[in-house]
Amino acid sequence: MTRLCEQTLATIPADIARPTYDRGQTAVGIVHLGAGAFFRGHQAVYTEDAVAREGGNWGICAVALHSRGTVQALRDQNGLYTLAICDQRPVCRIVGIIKEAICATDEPGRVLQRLSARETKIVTLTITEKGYALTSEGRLDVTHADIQHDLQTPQRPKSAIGYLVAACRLRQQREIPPLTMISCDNVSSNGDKLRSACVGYAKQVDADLARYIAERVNFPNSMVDSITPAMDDDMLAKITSTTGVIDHAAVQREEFKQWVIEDKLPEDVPAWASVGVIICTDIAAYEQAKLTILNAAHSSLAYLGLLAGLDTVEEAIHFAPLRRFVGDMIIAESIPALDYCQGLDPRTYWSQIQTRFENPELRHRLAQISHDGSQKIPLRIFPLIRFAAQHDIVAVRACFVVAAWIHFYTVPPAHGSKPVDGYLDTLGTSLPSSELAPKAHIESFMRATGVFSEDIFSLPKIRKTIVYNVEAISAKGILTAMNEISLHE
Ligand code: CS2
Repeated sequence: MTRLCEQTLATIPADIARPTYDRGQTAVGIVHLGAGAFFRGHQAVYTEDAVAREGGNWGICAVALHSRGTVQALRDQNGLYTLAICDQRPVCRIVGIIKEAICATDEPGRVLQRLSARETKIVTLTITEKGYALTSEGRLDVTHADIQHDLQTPQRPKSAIGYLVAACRLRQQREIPPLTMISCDNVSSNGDKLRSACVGYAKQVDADLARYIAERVNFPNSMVDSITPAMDDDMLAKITSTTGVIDHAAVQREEFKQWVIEDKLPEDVPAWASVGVIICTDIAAYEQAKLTILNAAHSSLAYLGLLAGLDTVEEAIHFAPLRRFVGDMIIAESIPALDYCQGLDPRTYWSQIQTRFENPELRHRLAQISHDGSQKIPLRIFPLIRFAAQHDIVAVRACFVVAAWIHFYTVPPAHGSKPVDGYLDTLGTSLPSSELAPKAHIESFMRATGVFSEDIFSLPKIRKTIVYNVEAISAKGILTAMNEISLHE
């Protein structure tokens, strides 16, 4: 069977949507760092729809910082890929807005050239939580190995921050207008944090460059949402039988999608607002609700579900004890912690999310969500604990989720998914050995991760609750420990 590419596009059944604008005439105006599935299913699609509607040179140069696989696949397919939208009636479309793909490890100079080109006006990023190299207090971790490397070798950066600052320096030197950089990661105040990381890095290099970035570069905050399970063989086979061509860069996602961008955009941007992107002055309400309701529920289902032997989000949300536990946590601990809701009814929002989790067409593995818990738990679960602590209450369910994550990482289930945590794995031997007495082990593990910010870790009640629950999970198993949790409130 043939591969999806410009030449085979005409062989694909006519009812499958494809680019309706002139790809050949659409030049690159956006560089995206992090060419993963989420970007291909979300920001790329919004941009393609905007170009299809109102035109503009907003082709995308997709940059993978490390991995070659997707870049090669996109190159082999002339940038084309299939998006499978999995809802009641799954549909495929071919997306063509990616005009160029680069693996930064192989061609760092080419990435810097693109980032510093006059035609490039916007950089979008999905580099995951850990890509920002932040400390638990939210500042740039200048001791981070990649950051140290980039400070020493600025022409061959490894980190996104290294690339962005190097590009800013080139643009400043060549007097090319500054970029707009839009972080699209599930990080609270992601634009502010990206700005602080870039300015923090530039300060190590040159005070004038740091001032230029702080004053001239635009970092809108943004919130992104669309559930995007990793591709699997079943879905790939369905896509191939629908399109009649092989696609090594295909992605799947649910139909729902949302993108909210802080209203700090220059005039010359894709016609995003005309295709459903919400552009508003204050996005904090959207972002907080997304992180502490949707993402908090996801992470809770992931650790509790995996420890209970479950595989997918759909299975976990249909499993009554888990559904009850997570629902109680959202109602009693997440929703009260929301600062304000800007027209959003949090209970309705939660009930819509449950329906999205129940989507039978999406095979969203809990293992995928469990990755990099050390980066996700502080953003998704700690705000619940922090809010309750301010009212002298212990958010017991949130603490239980933290305990489940610690248990999952330190005593992985004998069968099934093993923990993947890039950051914790680098700590390796500096994490305490599990031969210490359990209580001491758990406490020193918490301390050694550097993940627990002082405002949480210094409160004995919270520490005790987490430790108590890790021990309970070890001794009684996840379900008994979870059922007994209400007795200790
Ligand atoms: C998930 C998110 O993998 C995860 O951690 O919680 O990727 C989630 O699916 C998206 O944020 C939904 O927009």
